[in-house]
Order: sequence, then structure tokens, then C-alpha cells
Amino acid sequence: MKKLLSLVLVLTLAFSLAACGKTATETTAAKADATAKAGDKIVVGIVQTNANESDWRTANTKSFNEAFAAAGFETKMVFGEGDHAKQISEAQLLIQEEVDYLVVLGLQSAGWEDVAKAAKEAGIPFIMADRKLELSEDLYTAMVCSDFAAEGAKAVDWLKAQALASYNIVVLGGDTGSSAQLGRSKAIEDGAKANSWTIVFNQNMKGWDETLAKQAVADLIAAGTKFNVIYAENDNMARGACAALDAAGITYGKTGDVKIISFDANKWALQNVFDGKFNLDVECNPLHGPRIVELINKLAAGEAVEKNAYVKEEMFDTATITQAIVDARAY
Ligand code: GYE
Repeated sequence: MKKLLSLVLVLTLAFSLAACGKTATETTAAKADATAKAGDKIVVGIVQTNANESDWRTANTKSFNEAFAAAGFETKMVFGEGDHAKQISEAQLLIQEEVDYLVVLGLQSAGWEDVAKAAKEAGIPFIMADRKLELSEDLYTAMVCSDFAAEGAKAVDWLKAQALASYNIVVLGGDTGSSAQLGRSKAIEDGAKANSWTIVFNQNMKGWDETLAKQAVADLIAAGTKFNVIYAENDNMARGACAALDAAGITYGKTGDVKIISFDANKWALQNVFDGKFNLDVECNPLHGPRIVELINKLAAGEAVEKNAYVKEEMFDTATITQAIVDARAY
């Protein structure tokens, strides 16, 4: 009954707004207003990448579920499971289900125009979280993302500061075409060019997979490939690489022959930095739940929001890490 009431309210408002030529934004506001008037729960559709592609993703999904439940939102979460086309069709379904807000974490950064246009037509605010998508500003309401180019630049600067006698780098990339992979990979590729470093291997691991990373490094060792740096685009792949080095009796980390660079900075990974197994871990913070709740509440209240927000992130290496930092880690 309530749904029907809010639908009638939306349609009446939409027709009256359309009759007087109101924009999508006003339609959005009308929709939010109707939802509030009808006292309905705010329904948020989340288009997530994969359920458990990494420890980072697990923490990210948990953050959304917990924060949205605490905010009294109704959450509709769908997963792409590694398939971009599936993510697109799931997103279209959420629009047809008339969610009040659409939050997208894209497997791929490209190919979201149609979904964004459909959301705009329906008056549904399109919000990007975690990964910035290739969309013009008129096609999304706001974003809360990580700056992957900046993350990569931190790692390259750190690597340069190590002043190694030689640089033979193995790049274990994330899912091809994701903005996280694109940003982090471009940084090391540009850094290698600028510093005349050698990238001896550069491949993306489907699903950011730890086992694939381990196998890739084991194959390199078996082939006799010389390398002294592992640039792993997330913690799980870095751990996979270390397992292959352990199996081959090759030393790594603070006192070892191979430098280990990672991204995400999960608690267990920072313990590895503290224990001298990982040399550097560049933070990528998954706790987007509260950030998106704050954003949606502002939009629902008709308040102005920051269009393009980047999460403030740090980096941790064997020289700066402390047990207290590890113990205080929230994910
Ligand atoms: O680095 C990786 C996850 O989008 C930043 O996706 C995220 C990446 C993160 O699976 O672990």
C-alpha cells in the first residue's frame, strides 16, 4: 500500500514537474521528497564487483551492509562476479525496480553511459564508489573513490628512494580495465620508463586472484627469470607471490633479496610489513559504507554535496610501521 502511495506521489509529482519542464535533478529531488513524505525506507541499489574477490572487497561489502542497516536503508546488493555485462544488466534491473539511489563499483571503468543515462531518466542519483568510472559529470551525481594514480605514484617514489643497484620488476596487475588496475599499472609503467627500470613481467590476474599470482611467480622462478621487485596490486596477490618465493627458498622483504610492494593495507598485510615480509603497503581504504550514508542523507535532505571526493589514504613501510598501527587497523 505504502509503495503504491509513493508511486502515485512520484507519478503525480513527475507529471506536474514534467508539465512545467523540470530537470532530472528536480525529478530526483521530487522522488526523494515523495519517499520521505511516504515515510518509506530509502532503498539503495549497490552494484558490487564480486562477492569475495579479495579481503579488501569482503571488508568493503561488510562496510556497506553494516552502515546501511544502521542508517535504516533497505539495501539491494548485486554482484558482477567478474562479468561486466552481468553488472550492467543487474544495474538496469535495479533501475527498473526504482531504487532511490544507485551506487556503482565497476568491474570495468568503461561502458557505463547507458546505465547512467537510464538512472538519470528515472531520477535516480548515480553514485560512484571505490572506482571512478569513465562518465561525463552530467551523468553522475557524486563519487567517493580512491585515487589509484596517486597510490601508484607513492609506490614508485618509495621504490626510487630505495636506490637499488638494479630494478627488475614483476608486475602482478588486478582485473584488466578496472580503474584500480589502470591507475596502479600506469604508475609503475611510467615510473619504469622515467627511471630506466626493467619490467620483466607485467600481467593482470583475473579476479585479483592470490593463487594465480603465486603460480605466475612460480613459473617465473622455474623459467629462471631474474627479478628483485614484486609490484603486487593488492595484498592477496602479494601474499601469493611470497608463497612462491618461500617454496623456492628465495628471500624477500626487509632483509631479503626481493622487495615486496603491495596495495590495500589490510590488517594482516600490515602485520607482514611489521614482521618485515612486505616492504611497503599502500593504503586503499574499503570502508565506504559510512561515507555513502552521509552522502545519501545529504542528497535526501536536498543539501549540496561534494561532486568528486577522493578518500584520504596513507602508506606504510618497514621503516614507519608500528605494532600500534597494525593493532588499530579497522579492516
Ligand atoms: O585493491 C582489490 C579489490 O577496487 C581498490 O579491488 C579496489 C581493489 C582492491 O579487489 O583488493
